[in-house]
Amino acid sequence: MSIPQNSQILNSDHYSQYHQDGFIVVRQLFTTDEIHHLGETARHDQAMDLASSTMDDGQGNEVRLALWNHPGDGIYGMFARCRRVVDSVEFLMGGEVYHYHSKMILKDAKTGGAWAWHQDYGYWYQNGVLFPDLCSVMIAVDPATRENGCLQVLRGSHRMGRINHILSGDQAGADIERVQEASKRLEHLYIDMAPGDALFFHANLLHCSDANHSDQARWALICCYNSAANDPYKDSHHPRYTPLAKVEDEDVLRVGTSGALRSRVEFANLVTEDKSARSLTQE
Ligand SMILES: O=C(O)CCC(=O)C(=O)O
Repeated sequence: MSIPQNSQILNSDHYSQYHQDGFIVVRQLFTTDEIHHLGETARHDQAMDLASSTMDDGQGNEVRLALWNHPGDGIYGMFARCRRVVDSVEFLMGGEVYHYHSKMILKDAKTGGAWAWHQDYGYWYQNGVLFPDLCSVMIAVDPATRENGCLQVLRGSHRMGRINHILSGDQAGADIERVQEASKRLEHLYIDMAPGDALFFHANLLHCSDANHSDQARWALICCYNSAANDPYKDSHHPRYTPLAKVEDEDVLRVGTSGALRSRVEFANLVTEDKSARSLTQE
């Protein structure tokens, strides 16, 4: 595949690195002001708090997140729809994408649970998505460090293809034998992030995170995109192809400061009847 023209943010080095490693980190994709508005909105968002789902991570801590399928007109939507993010994802994926869902990972101080090693496509595969042509953008709301359970990745693991995912307790994780063997050959990295940094990662990249034993929360917004050409062949709890209306980068701050429009999404109910079969990481 030939490397597309540079996007506003990314260049051909980013493109090559993403396809080689399965991820790139873009420092300060969002300004301190923009992230401040996002964090303030989320922390005061009672609907988000009420809609959040909590599951046992099997180690006595709670994995908590809130998820929504359509980005909306509020500040969450501005982050998910702005050109800085969407044009960059389209540049990395070589074509049009649509919003698959967004989620806020509410990794609270002391109680925030661990996420088992997994690939996002390990779960999205079940949703009628034929190719692993999806990309997630993790935007740090709080500083993410090794102490408060930052994301960990196995560099280049997206090239292994999809690994079986096995249910263990409330969470399903990638087949641990393969993860252990992969970690002998691939670099295991802790992705430290400052608020406003963004991690773009491939749907088959193996990733996990430790519990947060520190007294610093580690919240992060993760916006997930599917390639328009990869429209799922069946309905699931995430949308099929739905054109994404991009907004200008300035809209993030404009909506962030406007108060009234700030939240505005319909949260999904993750606690389904077949909770044990779906598990949190199947979102
Ligand atoms: O934020 C984290 O610690 C992990 C989130 C994650 O792996 C996911 O949403 O797939």
